[in-house]
Amino acid sequence: MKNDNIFAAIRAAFPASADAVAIESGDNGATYSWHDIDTITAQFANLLTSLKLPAGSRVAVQTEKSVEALLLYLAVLRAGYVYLPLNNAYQAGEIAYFIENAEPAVFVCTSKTRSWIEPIAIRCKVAHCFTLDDGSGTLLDAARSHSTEHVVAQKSAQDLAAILYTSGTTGRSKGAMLSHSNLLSNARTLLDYWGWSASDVLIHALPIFHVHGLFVASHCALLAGAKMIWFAKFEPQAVVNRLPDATVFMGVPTLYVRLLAEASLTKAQCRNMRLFIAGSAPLLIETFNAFRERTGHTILERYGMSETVMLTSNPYRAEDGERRGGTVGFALPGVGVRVRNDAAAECAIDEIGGIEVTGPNVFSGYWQMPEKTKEEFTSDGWFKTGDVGKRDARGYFTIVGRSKDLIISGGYNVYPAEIEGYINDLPGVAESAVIGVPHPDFGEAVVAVVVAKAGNAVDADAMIASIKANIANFKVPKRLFVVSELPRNAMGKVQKNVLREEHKSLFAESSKRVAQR
Ligand code: MLC
Ligand code: AMP
Repeated sequence: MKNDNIFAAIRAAFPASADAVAIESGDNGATYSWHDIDTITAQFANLLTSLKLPAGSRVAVQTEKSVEALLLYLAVLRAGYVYLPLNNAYQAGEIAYFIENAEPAVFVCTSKTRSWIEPIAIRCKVAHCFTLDDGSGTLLDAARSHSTEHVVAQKSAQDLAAILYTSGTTGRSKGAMLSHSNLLSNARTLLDYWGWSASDVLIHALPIFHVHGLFVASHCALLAGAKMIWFAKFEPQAVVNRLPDATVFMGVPTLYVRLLAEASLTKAQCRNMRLFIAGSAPLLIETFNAFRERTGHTILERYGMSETVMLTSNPYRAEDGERRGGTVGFALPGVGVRVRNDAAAECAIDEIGGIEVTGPNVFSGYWQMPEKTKEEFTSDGWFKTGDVGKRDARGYFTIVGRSKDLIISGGYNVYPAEIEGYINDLPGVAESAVIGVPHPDFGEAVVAVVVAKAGNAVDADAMIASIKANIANFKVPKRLFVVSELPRNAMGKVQKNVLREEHKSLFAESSKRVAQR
């Protein structure tokens, strides 16, 4: 019987030489063969199976990045459960929300975070809590006694493989439900479109709790039978040092900005590279040009989302066209992408409208939020991305903005309404507006503008410290201004565009410093 479990496809793609290195740690040189991937995921999967979890159970994971953490992801697929990755910057309030919403049966944290996560997990009736650190932890201890043989769980194409929480357009985070076939169909498309082969070597320096690092990067390498050089954290100099041993690199634009700040990034250093891919946030044309000038490589920019995995890509092969900076390329083979205006009519060439998508890659809906799911799909079943853009006569898409109030900082999404909620709850605050302004390193930086209640004095630094104690660090405003009132239009709506204009040069000085480096 055909098994649509994506792990079955990954396992089938393992090279015949099982002892070849599949993953090498860029941090300490430790190596993992294809055989190791098979046996360690089998042990993890057997451990999960022994817990006798109900079908479809979620396994929530908030750990540091490590090879074992990737193997845990693969093992959850292998055992047929649903993987739920969480950004390791999330703090207690954020974690409590995800646990309450997703009701995982298993939570894997680190030995450092266990003291505060376990009480939340127990309160929320999570049946099993384990720790996983780099090469140690209760999960590894428990898995060691299990067999290294495991039959990959039978799954159908539509069965859930993962839930990725994303802010979306309104309200609190929503869990985008991705099936085995959403993930596999997209990975197979990318494998072909980007010309992957077993002789590739990927430098993997992205976090593995988002689409980019977890699915796009890892799936391509694994399904190609290609080796990965695995970095727990992105350190630009360490990456530059390993470029001669690699052929492919993937990063959010901030990673490219930081690579360019390294004088050691040269054409010679990139001599064996065949492809640099960027995505998750807009790649500035200045970065695109500077990278080409310095390395001789034209970055391939692509566009995707948690709900859809990858949607569009600039071409890899010259015969498919040139890679055009400032665009996100063509709709991927098999993916329908259209642009529609406010009258729900398809836009003309170069006319700006809302980007909508359909295809085997598009998620089935938000976890236990049928109403929200309905709102995000058109009556004819296309998913509304919330991105605003256009298509040119040759079929290249360009993203020009977002209809959703969202800030993308260093590739992480920050939802202003969530931050405003925290700020408005602080003592003495009447109201606030959170905006994104240009930032030379992060692309956009989070900035807050706050109005105090009459008769109250509020302190910007104290407020920032208080926010920092409660939410993930990347969401914390880099600057906070206290003002007497917020600009409003005739309807009384806060004019965030006015605030963005007012603060657009806030980080221009640091921009000059980056340029001078
Ligand atoms: C870290 N900091 C950030 C930040 N990352 N601030 C704003 N935005 C960010 N993205 C801040 C921390 O709050 C901290 O501040 C300080 O920087 C140091 O933290 P760090 O963790 O040591 O930072 P660093 O390692 O330098 O991380 C920067 C980064 C990281 C760019 C390497 O943000 C990153 O890995 N980004 C990639 C995100 C990603 O993979 N996105 C894919 C989404 S998938 P303080 O004040 O506390 O010291 C998707 C779909 C698609 O969008 O199409 O791919
Ligand atoms: P996420 O919800 O984290 O998956 O983020 C998805 C969002 O990232 C998309 O809706 C876009 O707004 C943005 N995004 C992804 N890739 C690109 C890109 N190449 N250029 C501009 N924005 C992008």
